[in-house]
Amino acid sequence: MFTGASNLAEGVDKAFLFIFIIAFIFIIGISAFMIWTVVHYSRKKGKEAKQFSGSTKLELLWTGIPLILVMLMFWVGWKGFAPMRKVPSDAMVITAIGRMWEWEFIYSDSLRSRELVLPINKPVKLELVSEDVNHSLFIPAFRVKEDVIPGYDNWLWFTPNYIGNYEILCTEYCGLLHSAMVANTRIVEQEEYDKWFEELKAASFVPEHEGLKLLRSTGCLACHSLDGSRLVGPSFAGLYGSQRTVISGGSTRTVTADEAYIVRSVYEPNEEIVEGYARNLMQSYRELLTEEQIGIMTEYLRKLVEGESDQGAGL
Ligand code: HEC
Ligand SMILES: [Cu+2]
Repeated sequence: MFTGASNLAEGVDKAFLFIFIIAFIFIIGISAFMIWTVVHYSRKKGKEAKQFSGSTKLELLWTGIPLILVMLMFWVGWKGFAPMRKVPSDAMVITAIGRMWEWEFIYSDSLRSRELVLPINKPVKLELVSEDVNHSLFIPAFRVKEDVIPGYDNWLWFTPNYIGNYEILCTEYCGLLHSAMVANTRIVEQEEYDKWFEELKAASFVPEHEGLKLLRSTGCLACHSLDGSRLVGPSFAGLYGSQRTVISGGSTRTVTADEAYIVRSVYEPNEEIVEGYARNLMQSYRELLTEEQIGIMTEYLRKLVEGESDQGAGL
């Protein structure tokens, strides 16, 4: 009957079902009573309307019954909620980062993954960090949901108890691609988890270009692909050194995508708009990135074009 995939699901489902049943009884009861009064008290010939004022018995009833019902709802809800705030001391701690518009899971300093892979029956605590705006991490199958707020240390925990793949969503509107801010959580047996973790370690020893790391950690790759496909913005593939047609101050002109152009694009993204794209989608990174950092990114974009980089987007 309760089909959630974590230890916390039953408490949530019970509270939901309890409130649902009470609401259902009330909607049927109130509708039936309403129909009955309409028929029973409809205007008839020779009937005089009577005046009433006050009925202590009725008032006690309609105060007492709802009071008892909402206190019961509170109690059932509290029983489901209290365990959510008590993390077992042996819980595995993973940092979940939300940024426009992707999730990233940090297992330890250098071990990062786009997929949340977890061993079955092991409690896990997710520490929630936002790098930009408000997000909210929601895993419906586990019945867990918590806001991800910049500068605020939110967290949630659960013990997954069924093998499988479950969707992770963002449930706080966070801009254009909010609805695409999804990730996968994969619950596996302990041995499979250990194997995956070793692979993650091995992969992270392949040195990654600093520029690629920066592009990834600043969130540029949510809007710019590395493989030529069109996302919100133009792809970075083949960008460096190419001729760009841009619209600037109402006139169209052609510019070369050199270092200076890339710095301008990052600091003043709405001054020169690439033909075929909308303005005001990309915001200025003047406060967030130094020219030196953009230089490192540009270095990577140059390698991308010159084919020196065989490192794709990786994990
Ligand atoms: C919200 C989506 C979004 C994000 C995030 C974003 N951009 Fe953009 N970017 C765009 C769009 C849309 C355009 C095209 C319109 C324009 O020129 O402003 C663009 C244009 C550019 C251009 C010019 C590209 C060309 O083909 O000529 C560069 C370079 C660029 N962005 C770099 C970056 C870098 C570096 C970052 C991360 C620091 C970044 N962008 C983050 C949406 C984004
Ligand atoms: Cu979001």
